[in-house]
Amino acid sequence: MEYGFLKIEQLDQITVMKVSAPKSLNALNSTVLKEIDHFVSNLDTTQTRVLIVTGDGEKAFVAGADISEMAHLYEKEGYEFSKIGAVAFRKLETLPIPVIAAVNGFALGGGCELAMACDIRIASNKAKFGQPEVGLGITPGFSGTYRLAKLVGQGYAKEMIFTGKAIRADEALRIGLVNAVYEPEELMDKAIEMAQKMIKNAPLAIKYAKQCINESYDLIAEDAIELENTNFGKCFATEDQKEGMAAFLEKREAVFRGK
Ligand code: CO8
Repeated sequence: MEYGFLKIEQLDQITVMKVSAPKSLNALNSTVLKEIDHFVSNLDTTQTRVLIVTGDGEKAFVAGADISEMAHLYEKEGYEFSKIGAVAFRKLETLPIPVIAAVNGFALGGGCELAMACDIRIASNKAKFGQPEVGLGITPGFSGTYRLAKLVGQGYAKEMIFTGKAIRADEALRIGLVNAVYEPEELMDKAIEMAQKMIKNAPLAIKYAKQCINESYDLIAEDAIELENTNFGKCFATEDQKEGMAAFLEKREAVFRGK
């Protein structure tokens, strides 16, 4: 499908999804959100081993949900708009492959929420993160209250959300919202380098590990540990486990096939 607001690039087994709405600093209107949903729903994760999410241009990752579209909504439409983004972002979060956000500029409101639905965030030193919604008279609506508190703790999440302040990349690094900060021109290369390291490993093992990490937060300890035991066991039903261990014992590099 041709997208109006997404640019998709394929680099071998890495797919790059670039949000591209230049007139509004890549703001998320309902069409952009539906395109993200469609793209994620149809991504062939047997061919794509890592997805990188970024924003088009040098200034913004995504400057939030589209304020001009939201300005005229009432309660029911507000709920529905929130739901469109939340559903799309949840699909992104639960993809069976790693998703890296390469945050190249403003990641505000829905933009910060998009980055947080990715597994890992790396940022340019020009990036700024924030949840400024209360200054517009609304709450975060694409699961920001849930994911920000999960990532940085309730205290800092509440400070960011209640004050609406934007933080720089170095502060985002300090609080654990991003894993690393780079010069803007290095950012994509660093994202690709990280993706390539992941691609060398067994895809099913990554998928099972991701599921454990994602789901364990919402489970009691016994269930989280049981899920890990189950997924660990499942690995032994894969060819990749046989190959990975044989390669180690034969002192050669493993060739994983995702089977
Ligand atoms: N929505 C619509 N248009 C936007 C947005 C946005 N979020 N952000 C920027 N734009 C537009 C501007 O209106 C401007 O358009 P124009 O050229 O036609 O005037 C253009 O992009 C360039 O922006 P600026 O001139 O403002 O650029 P600056 O460099 O001066 O400032 C900022 C950059 C600081 C990023 C500034 O644009 C800004 O503050 N933007 C809004 C940030 C924001 O508040 N984001 C949160 C939005 S709310 C949200 O995301 C809620 C998510 C959950 C929704 C739940 C649904 C119910």
